[in-house]
Order: sequence, then C-alpha cells, then structure tokens
Amino acid sequence: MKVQVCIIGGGPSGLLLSQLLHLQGIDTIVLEKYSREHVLARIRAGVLEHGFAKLMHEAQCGQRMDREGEVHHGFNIAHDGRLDRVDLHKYSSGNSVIIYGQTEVTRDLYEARDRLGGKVVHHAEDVTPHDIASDAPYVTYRSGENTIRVDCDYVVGADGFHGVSRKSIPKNVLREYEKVYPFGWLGILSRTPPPLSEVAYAKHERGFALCSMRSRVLSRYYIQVPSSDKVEDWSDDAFWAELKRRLPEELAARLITGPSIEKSIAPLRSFVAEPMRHGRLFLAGDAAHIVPPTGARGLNTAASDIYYLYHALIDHYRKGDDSGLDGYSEKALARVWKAQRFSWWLTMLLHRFPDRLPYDDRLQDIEMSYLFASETAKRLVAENYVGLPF
Ligand code: FAS
Ligand code: PHB
Repeated sequence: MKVQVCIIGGGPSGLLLSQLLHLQGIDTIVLEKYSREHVLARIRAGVLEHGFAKLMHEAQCGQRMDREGEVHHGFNIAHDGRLDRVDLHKYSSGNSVIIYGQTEVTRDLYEARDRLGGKVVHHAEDVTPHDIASDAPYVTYRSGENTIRVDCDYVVGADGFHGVSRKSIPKNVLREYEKVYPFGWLGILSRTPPPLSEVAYAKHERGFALCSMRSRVLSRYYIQVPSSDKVEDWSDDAFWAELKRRLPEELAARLITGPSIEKSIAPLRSFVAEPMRHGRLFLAGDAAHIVPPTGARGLNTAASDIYYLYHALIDHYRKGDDSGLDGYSEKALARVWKAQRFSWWLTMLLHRFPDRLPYDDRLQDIEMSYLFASETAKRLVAENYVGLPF
C-alpha cells in the first residue's frame, strides 16, 4: 500500500497528527502495536495547555473536552504546613489550563478517526522503518502471518520512549541527553471527590505529593516513592495514610478516601533525543523527549511537536515549500528544552532528594519563599504552566 505519511504509534501524538492531516486531505496510516483497549487503559496526563486545547478544536474533536473538561485559573503548592496559590489567570495575562484526562483525549481522537474512516491498524507487530535516509522510505509490519509493506513519502515516529523509531536513527547521528531521578511517582485513581477545586502540589520532608482530579467525582493522587518500590508494596490504606502525612492538616482533613481503581508507579526521567529528524523520519512526542510529570508538560510538549510537523507537511504538500520540514527539529527542540527546564526546576523545588545536603534543603526553602514573595517569579511559573506560545 502507499500513503503520503506513515505514522508509527497510536497514542495521542500519532492520532492527533493523523486527524489534522486528514482534514487537510493528506493521506496517512497509523500503526499501533497494541489494541485500542490497551492504549485507552493507560492513566497518564491530566493537565492540558490552552495551546493543546486549540489544536484539539482544529482537529474537530474538542467538543467533549469543552463539555466535560474543567478550566482552572490557578494551582496550589502546599509547603511548611500552609497552602499557597499561583494565580495563572493573573500572572499569565488571562490564560488558564484545562483538566481533562489523556485517556479521554485519546478516546476522542480514536472516535474522530473512526468518523472520518481513518486508517488505524492495531496489533501491528514488528513495525520496522526502512530506507529512511532515501527518497523512498517504507515501513513493514506483521499482521498475523502476513508481512505488510507501506510505501510512503515520510515516516513519523510517534511510538513513545520505548518505540522502534528513535532506535532506527544511526548511533553516530543521534545524541541523547538524560537525567534519571532516584524516585518515582506512585499514583492512584479513585472514584472520590477531590478535596479542592484546583490541583495541589505538596513539598514535604517525607517527599512530594500531588492532589489532582479528572472530574468532581474522579480524583488522581500521587506520592513520591523510592525507585525500588513496587506497587504491591503499597496497600490503599498505606497510600492514603502517607498522603495525609504529607499534606497540611486542613487539606488532609478534607481528603475523602476510597478504593483505588488504578494504581501504578511512573519512573521519573528527563530525556531529549537530537535531532528529531533523520532523512524522511520525523520523531514526535515521547519518542524524542520525556519530562518528569511534575510540570505536566509531557503531553503538551508532544502537541507542540505535532503542531510544527502538521504545518510543515501542509507547506510541503500544498506549496512545495520544505522550509518547515527542514526547520522542524530545531524549532521543536527549542520548545522542548524550555519544557525540560521548567519540569526539572519544579521537580527540584518539590521533591526530596536522598543524596541532598543541608545546604540543598535551605536552597529549596529559599526558592519556595522567593516564589511566593516575587511577582516576577509567579509570572515566570504561570507563563510556563499555561504553556509557552507554539
Ligand atoms: P505514547 O507513549 O502515549 O504513545 C506511543 C504509542 O506508540 C503507544 O500507544 C505505544 O503502544 C505505541 N508503540 C510503541 N512502540 C511501538 C511499535 N514498535 N510499533 C507500533 N506502535 C508502538 N504527562 C503529563 O503531562 N502529566 C502526567 O501526569 C503524566 N503522567 C505520565 C505517566 C506515565 C506512566 C507516562 C509514561 C507518561 C506520563 N506523562 C504525563 C507523559 C505522557 O502524557 C506522554 O507525554 C504522552 O503519552 C506522549 O504521547 P505520545 O508521544 O503519543 O506517546
Ligand atoms: C494528573 O492529573 O495526572 C497530573 C496533574 C499535574 C501534574 C501531573 C499529573 O503535574
């Protein structure tokens, strides 16, 4: 078969690009390793930048997000027994974020692909890009006994951190920058009302914690745990007890607990692969970069990659103008590194590092008190949290 753009990976990045290109008459196929149910069972991001929301509208699948998502004009940080608020609306010239789960975003994108008859292949095994440095790349995959070949003009690697695409870039071309943190996030989802109307991060001597939500009846909580911890080490009761210890009394008293309907540990790492293009292969999203979820940048930075690539491909097919494709890697990486900086900074501010010095503790405290004493510092945090311009 022949398509214009072959997309590897049926997560939010791959589906969003496929939908946007389809609406512009550009033919794509999405090759996803797992079933749709498997992809939709993942509980990941929950905070969307306004730029992401705009892109979902452009992709004609923002209706349910508008209906069921929550617009938040601020978020909170609990520290030293108190709760301070960052007024996003005031400090980012009227911007805000949307609380709407990645699971719902991905479901909306799948349904939008269905409505347009988009080509999405599930259970695509052994997906392999070929001749990506030539003018005639192709991708093969196995479907049951059959090996299928997809000829295309361009291959997009939107297959996440553990995908095949980044690994197909020659070692002498690819540069990888990585920082692995000595802890993870143990997260639970519970069918309980959240204690606050906005997200609350917590810095505590026992470690980081986060109170987030998916709706008024579905809450998402995280606590920092050593990387060596296993989910089975943590009963629900142990989780709730530890979460309460890390929150100011008044907030802990408002917590409504219940059985977890999902429980998982996410490792924390900062990672960037450069360049994000090799020949006719373009990397997007987690396939090229990972941030610790502290700044809620992961999914949002994937969306900015898709925004740049989508416009570059339109310019190529509409106007024969390749300046967007030639500048994609540099442009995407410029925004990626800003998201890396913000995510690293917020992670340093809010987590307890096992190898820290007493000097580091004082610096963390000064950083926190300066944040809430300085208008400039709050403006800096707000403009990054709502999302820097594309
Ligand atoms: P994805 O990983 O979502 O999608 C890639 C797709 O490619 C997957 O469906 C995969 O099955 C498929 N694939 C992989 N290998 C393949 C192959 N060889 N062939 C075919 N298909 C293949 N971000 C936040 O902002 N807030 C959070 O709280 C947050 N929590 C997270 C928790 C976890 C555990 C993880 C891993 C990430 C989290 N993130 C969070 C970041 C997350 O939201 C990612 O940024 C987002 O999933 C990126 O989307 P994609 O680039 O589409 O990659
Ligand atoms: C979430 O709701 O899952 C969430 C919110 C904020 C973050 C990370 C995760 O920084």
